Amino acid sequence: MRKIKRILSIQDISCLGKCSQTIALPVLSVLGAETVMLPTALLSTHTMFKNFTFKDLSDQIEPIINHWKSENVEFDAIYTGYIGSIAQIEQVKKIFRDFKRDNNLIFIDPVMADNGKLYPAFDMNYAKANAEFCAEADIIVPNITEACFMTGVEYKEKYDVSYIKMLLDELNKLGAKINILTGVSLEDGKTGIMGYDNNTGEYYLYQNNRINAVYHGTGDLFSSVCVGEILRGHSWQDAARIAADYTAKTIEVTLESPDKPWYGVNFEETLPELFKFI
Ligand code: PXL
Repeated sequence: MRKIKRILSIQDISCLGKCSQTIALPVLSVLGAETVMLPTALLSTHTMFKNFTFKDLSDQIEPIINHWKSENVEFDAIYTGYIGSIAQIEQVKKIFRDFKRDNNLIFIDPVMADNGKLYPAFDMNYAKANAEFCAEADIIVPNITEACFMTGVEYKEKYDVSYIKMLLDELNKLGAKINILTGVSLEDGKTGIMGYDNNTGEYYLYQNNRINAVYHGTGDLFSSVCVGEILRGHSWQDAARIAADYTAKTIEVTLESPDKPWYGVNFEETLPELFKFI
Protein backbone atom coordinates (compact mmCIF):
# COMPACT_ATOMS: atom_id res chain seq x y z
CA MET A 1 0.00 0.00 0.00
CA ARG A 2 1.24 3.49 -0.86
CA LYS A 3 1.95 5.82 2.05
CA ILE A 4 -0.21 8.94 1.85
CA LYS A 5 1.96 12.05 1.54
CA ARG A 6 1.14 14.90 3.90
CA ILE A 7 1.39 18.50 2.77
CA LEU A 8 1.07 21.68 4.82
CA SER A 9 -0.72 24.39 2.83
CA ILE A 10 -0.11 27.88 4.23
CA GLN A 11 -2.36 30.55 2.70
CA ASP A 12 -5.62 32.38 3.31
CA ILE A 13 -9.17 31.13 3.18
CA SER A 14 -11.18 33.37 0.87
CA CYS A 15 -14.72 32.15 1.44
CA LEU A 16 -16.13 33.24 -1.93
CA GLY A 17 -14.02 33.48 -5.07
CA LYS A 18 -12.06 30.36 -5.82
CA CYS A 19 -8.39 30.71 -4.81
CA SER A 20 -5.74 29.72 -2.26
CA GLN A 21 -6.99 27.07 0.24
CA THR A 22 -10.31 26.49 -1.55
CA ILE A 23 -8.30 25.38 -4.59
CA ALA A 24 -5.38 23.69 -2.80
CA LEU A 25 -7.54 21.39 -0.68
CA PRO A 26 -9.62 19.76 -3.44
CA VAL A 27 -6.73 19.55 -5.92
CA LEU A 28 -4.30 18.00 -3.44
CA SER A 29 -6.94 15.56 -2.19
CA VAL A 30 -7.60 14.37 -5.73
CA LEU A 31 -3.85 13.93 -6.18
CA GLY A 32 -3.81 11.68 -3.13
CA ALA A 33 -2.13 13.98 -0.61
CA GLU A 34 -3.37 14.65 2.90
CA THR A 35 -3.68 18.42 3.12
CA VAL A 36 -3.09 20.10 6.45
CA MET A 37 -4.36 23.66 6.26
CA LEU A 38 -2.84 26.59 8.05
CA PRO A 39 -5.14 29.53 7.22
CA THR A 40 -3.24 32.81 7.45
CA ALA A 41 -6.32 35.01 7.14
CA LEU A 42 -10.06 34.74 6.65
CA LEU A 43 -11.58 36.90 3.91
CA SER A 44 -15.17 37.16 2.75
CA THR A 45 -13.85 37.05 -0.84
CA HIS A 46 -10.45 37.35 -2.51
CA THR A 47 -9.12 40.88 -2.88
CA MET A 48 -10.34 41.43 -6.44
CA PHE A 49 -13.84 42.01 -5.07
CA LYS A 50 -14.77 45.35 -3.54
CA ASN A 51 -15.50 45.68 0.20
CA PHE A 52 -14.02 42.31 1.22
CA THR A 53 -13.67 41.58 4.94
CA PHE A 54 -10.22 40.56 6.25
CA LYS A 55 -9.49 38.86 9.56
CA ASP A 56 -5.78 38.37 10.15
CA LEU A 57 -5.11 34.99 11.81
CA SER A 58 -1.46 35.62 12.76
CA ASP A 59 -2.19 35.16 16.45
CA GLN A 60 -3.43 31.62 15.75
CA ILE A 61 -0.27 30.47 14.00
CA GLU A 62 1.97 29.90 17.00
CA PRO A 63 -0.56 27.97 19.13
CA ILE A 64 -1.52 25.80 16.15
CA ILE A 65 2.13 25.03 15.36
CA ASN A 66 2.92 24.30 19.01
CA HIS A 67 0.07 21.83 19.14
CA TRP A 68 1.29 20.07 15.99
CA LYS A 69 4.82 19.91 17.38
CA SER A 70 3.49 18.24 20.53
CA GLU A 71 1.84 15.67 18.23
CA ASN A 72 5.19 15.10 16.41
CA VAL A 73 3.62 15.81 13.02
CA GLU A 74 5.90 15.61 9.95
CA PHE A 75 5.25 16.99 6.46
CA ASP A 76 6.38 15.68 3.07
CA ALA A 77 5.96 19.18 1.67
CA ILE A 78 5.20 22.70 2.82
CA TYR A 79 3.43 24.82 0.23
CA THR A 80 2.90 28.54 0.70
CA GLY A 81 0.71 30.88 -1.32
CA TYR A 82 -0.81 34.26 -0.49
CA ILE A 83 0.74 35.48 2.79
CA GLY A 84 -0.82 38.74 3.98
CA SER A 85 2.11 40.63 5.56
CA ILE A 86 5.84 40.79 6.19
CA ALA A 87 5.26 39.79 9.83
CA GLN A 88 3.51 36.64 8.61
CA ILE A 89 6.38 35.83 6.23
CA GLU A 90 8.62 35.86 9.33
CA GLN A 91 6.23 33.48 11.10
CA VAL A 92 6.30 31.12 8.13
CA LYS A 93 10.12 31.15 8.06
CA LYS A 94 9.99 29.92 11.64
CA ILE A 95 7.62 27.12 10.55
CA PHE A 96 10.23 26.11 7.95
CA ARG A 97 12.87 25.94 10.69
CA ASP A 98 10.55 23.71 12.76
CA PHE A 99 9.45 21.35 9.99
CA LYS A 100 12.15 21.36 7.27
CA ARG A 101 13.85 17.98 6.93
CA ASP A 102 16.53 16.70 4.51
CA ASN A 103 13.95 14.91 2.39
CA ASN A 104 10.90 17.19 2.40
CA LEU A 105 10.02 19.92 -0.05
CA ILE A 106 9.49 23.64 0.45
CA PHE A 107 7.41 25.04 -2.41
CA ILE A 108 6.80 28.80 -2.44
CA ASP A 109 4.37 30.59 -4.72
CA PRO A 110 5.30 34.22 -3.94
CA VAL A 111 1.79 35.52 -4.65
CA MET A 112 1.76 39.33 -4.69
CA ALA A 113 1.39 40.71 -8.23
CA ASP A 114 0.33 40.23 -11.84
CA ASN A 115 0.26 42.14 -15.14
CA GLY A 116 3.02 44.52 -14.00
CA LYS A 117 1.25 45.56 -10.78
CA LEU A 118 1.32 44.61 -7.11
CA TYR A 119 -1.97 43.39 -5.60
CA PRO A 120 -3.74 45.98 -3.40
CA ALA A 121 -2.36 44.78 -0.04
CA PHE A 122 1.34 44.88 -1.04
CA ASP A 123 4.22 47.36 -1.49
CA MET A 124 7.93 47.30 -2.37
CA ASN A 125 8.93 46.41 1.19
CA TYR A 126 6.75 43.33 0.93
CA ALA A 127 8.37 42.46 -2.43
CA LYS A 128 11.82 42.65 -0.82
CA ALA A 129 10.71 40.44 2.08
CA ASN A 130 9.21 37.98 -0.40
CA ALA A 131 12.51 37.83 -2.31
CA GLU A 132 14.35 36.91 0.90
CA PHE A 133 11.63 34.40 1.73
CA CYS A 134 12.17 32.67 -1.63
CA ALA A 135 15.78 31.89 -0.62
CA GLU A 136 14.35 29.28 1.76
CA ALA A 137 12.58 27.28 -0.96
CA ASP A 138 13.40 24.17 -2.93
CA ILE A 139 11.04 25.40 -5.66
CA ILE A 140 9.55 28.83 -6.38
CA VAL A 141 6.88 29.56 -9.00
CA PRO A 142 6.57 33.33 -9.52
CA ASN A 143 4.90 34.86 -12.54
CA ILE A 144 6.94 37.35 -14.58
CA THR A 145 5.60 40.36 -12.65
CA GLU A 146 6.48 38.83 -9.28
CA ALA A 147 9.93 37.84 -10.55
CA CYS A 148 10.55 41.43 -11.68
CA PHE A 149 9.45 42.91 -8.35
CA MET A 150 11.72 40.49 -6.49
CA THR A 151 14.81 40.92 -8.67
CA GLY A 152 14.54 44.58 -9.74
CA VAL A 153 14.52 43.56 -13.44
CA GLU A 154 12.38 45.86 -15.62
CA TYR A 155 8.93 44.37 -16.36
CA LYS A 156 8.24 43.85 -20.07
CA GLU A 157 5.07 42.77 -21.81
CA LYS A 158 6.93 41.83 -24.99
CA TYR A 159 10.13 39.84 -24.57
CA ASP A 160 12.20 37.03 -26.03
CA VAL A 161 13.85 33.94 -24.62
CA SER A 162 17.03 35.80 -23.65
CA TYR A 163 15.00 38.14 -21.38
CA ILE A 164 13.35 35.14 -19.72
CA LYS A 165 16.69 33.37 -19.22
CA MET A 166 18.15 36.56 -17.74
CA LEU A 167 15.16 36.82 -15.38
CA LEU A 168 15.62 33.18 -14.35
CA ASP A 169 19.33 33.80 -13.70
CA GLU A 170 18.44 36.78 -11.49
CA LEU A 171 15.79 34.72 -9.68
CA ASN A 172 18.33 31.96 -9.17
CA LYS A 173 20.52 34.44 -7.27
CA LEU A 174 17.74 34.76 -4.68
CA GLY A 175 18.71 31.26 -3.56
CA ALA A 176 15.92 28.76 -4.32
CA LYS A 177 17.08 25.48 -5.88
CA ILE A 178 14.53 25.39 -8.72
CA ASN A 179 12.95 28.51 -10.24
CA ILE A 180 9.85 28.14 -12.40
CA LEU A 181 8.54 31.25 -14.15
CA THR A 182 4.86 31.07 -15.05
CA GLY A 183 2.92 32.96 -17.73
CA VAL A 184 5.82 32.83 -20.20
CA SER A 185 4.67 33.45 -23.80
CA LEU A 186 7.45 33.06 -26.33
CA GLU A 187 5.25 32.80 -29.44
CA ASP A 188 1.98 34.39 -30.47
CA GLY A 189 -0.91 32.22 -29.31
CA LYS A 190 1.25 30.24 -26.87
CA THR A 191 1.93 30.43 -23.16
CA GLY A 192 3.50 28.26 -20.51
CA ILE A 193 6.45 28.05 -18.17
CA MET A 194 10.22 28.21 -18.23
CA GLY A 195 12.29 26.89 -15.35
CA TYR A 196 15.90 26.72 -14.27
CA ASP A 197 17.34 24.00 -12.07
CA ASN A 198 20.30 25.16 -10.04
CA ASN A 199 21.21 21.52 -9.23
CA THR A 200 21.84 20.66 -12.89
CA GLY A 201 22.25 24.07 -14.58
CA GLU A 202 19.42 23.16 -17.00
CA TYR A 203 16.60 25.30 -18.37
CA TYR A 204 13.24 23.76 -19.27
CA LEU A 205 10.70 25.46 -21.53
CA TYR A 206 7.13 24.31 -22.06
CA GLN A 207 4.56 26.14 -24.17
CA ASN A 208 0.94 25.25 -24.84
CA ASN A 209 -1.95 27.11 -26.44
CA ARG A 210 -2.79 30.46 -24.92
CA ILE A 211 -6.46 31.08 -24.18
CA ASN A 212 -7.28 34.75 -24.18
CA ALA A 213 -9.01 35.09 -20.85
CA VAL A 214 -7.89 36.19 -17.41
CA TYR A 215 -9.37 34.46 -14.39
CA HIS A 216 -8.47 34.81 -10.78
CA GLY A 217 -6.91 31.83 -8.99
CA THR A 218 -5.29 30.24 -12.04
CA GLY A 219 -1.86 30.68 -10.42
CA ASP A 220 -3.11 28.84 -7.33
CA LEU A 221 -4.48 26.06 -9.55
CA PHE A 222 -1.13 25.74 -11.36
CA SER A 223 0.82 25.64 -8.08
CA SER A 224 -1.47 23.13 -6.36
CA VAL A 225 -1.31 20.73 -9.31
CA CYS A 226 2.44 21.21 -9.68
CA VAL A 227 3.29 20.49 -6.03
CA GLY A 228 0.75 17.62 -5.91
CA GLU A 229 2.26 15.98 -9.00
CA ILE A 230 5.76 16.31 -7.56
CA LEU A 231 4.56 14.54 -4.41
CA ARG A 232 3.19 11.79 -6.66
CA GLY A 233 6.73 11.26 -7.91
CA HIS A 234 6.92 13.34 -11.08
CA SER A 235 9.99 15.42 -11.92
CA TRP A 236 9.47 19.17 -11.55
CA GLN A 237 9.53 19.48 -15.33
CA ASP A 238 6.73 16.92 -15.82
CA ALA A 239 4.76 18.36 -12.91
CA ALA A 240 4.97 21.90 -14.33
CA ARG A 241 3.99 20.69 -17.81
CA ILE A 242 0.98 18.77 -16.47
CA ALA A 243 -0.03 21.76 -14.33
CA ALA A 244 0.25 24.11 -17.32
CA ASP A 245 -1.84 21.84 -19.56
CA TYR A 246 -4.46 21.26 -16.88
CA THR A 247 -4.74 24.96 -16.06
CA ALA A 248 -5.11 25.87 -19.75
CA LYS A 249 -7.82 23.23 -20.19
CA THR A 250 -9.67 24.52 -17.13
CA ILE A 251 -9.63 28.10 -18.43
CA GLU A 252 -10.98 26.83 -21.76
CA VAL A 253 -13.80 24.93 -20.04
CA THR A 254 -14.63 27.96 -17.89
CA LEU A 255 -14.98 30.12 -21.01
CA GLU A 256 -17.67 27.75 -22.31
CA SER A 257 -19.66 28.05 -19.10
CA PRO A 258 -22.99 29.86 -19.55
CA ASP A 259 -22.66 31.85 -16.33
CA LYS A 260 -18.95 32.67 -16.83
CA PRO A 261 -18.18 33.39 -13.17
CA TRP A 262 -15.49 36.04 -13.41
CA TYR A 263 -14.20 35.38 -9.93
CA GLY A 264 -12.62 31.99 -10.57
CA VAL A 265 -12.20 28.99 -12.84
CA ASN A 266 -14.46 25.93 -13.01
CA PHE A 267 -11.87 23.43 -11.84
CA GLU A 268 -14.75 21.35 -10.43
CA GLU A 269 -15.54 20.37 -14.03
CA THR A 270 -12.00 19.33 -14.92
CA LEU A 271 -10.76 17.72 -11.67
CA PRO A 272 -12.15 14.27 -12.54
CA GLU A 273 -10.03 14.44 -15.73
CA LEU A 274 -6.79 15.50 -13.99
CA PHE A 275 -5.23 12.05 -14.31
CA LYS A 276 -5.60 12.17 -18.09
CA PHE A 277 -2.91 14.87 -18.09
CA ILE A 278 0.31 12.89 -18.15
O1 PXL B 1 -5.04 33.94 -6.13
C1 PXL B 1 -4.16 34.56 -5.29
C2 PXL B 1 -4.85 35.19 -4.12
C3 PXL B 1 -5.06 34.46 -2.97
N1 PXL B 1 -5.68 34.97 -1.90
C4 PXL B 1 -6.16 36.23 -1.93
C5 PXL B 1 -6.01 37.01 -3.06
C6 PXL B 1 -5.31 36.50 -4.17
C7 PXL B 1 -5.09 37.35 -5.32
O2 PXL B 1 -5.46 38.48 -5.38
O3 PXL B 1 -6.54 38.24 -3.07
C8 PXL B 1 -6.85 36.78 -0.71
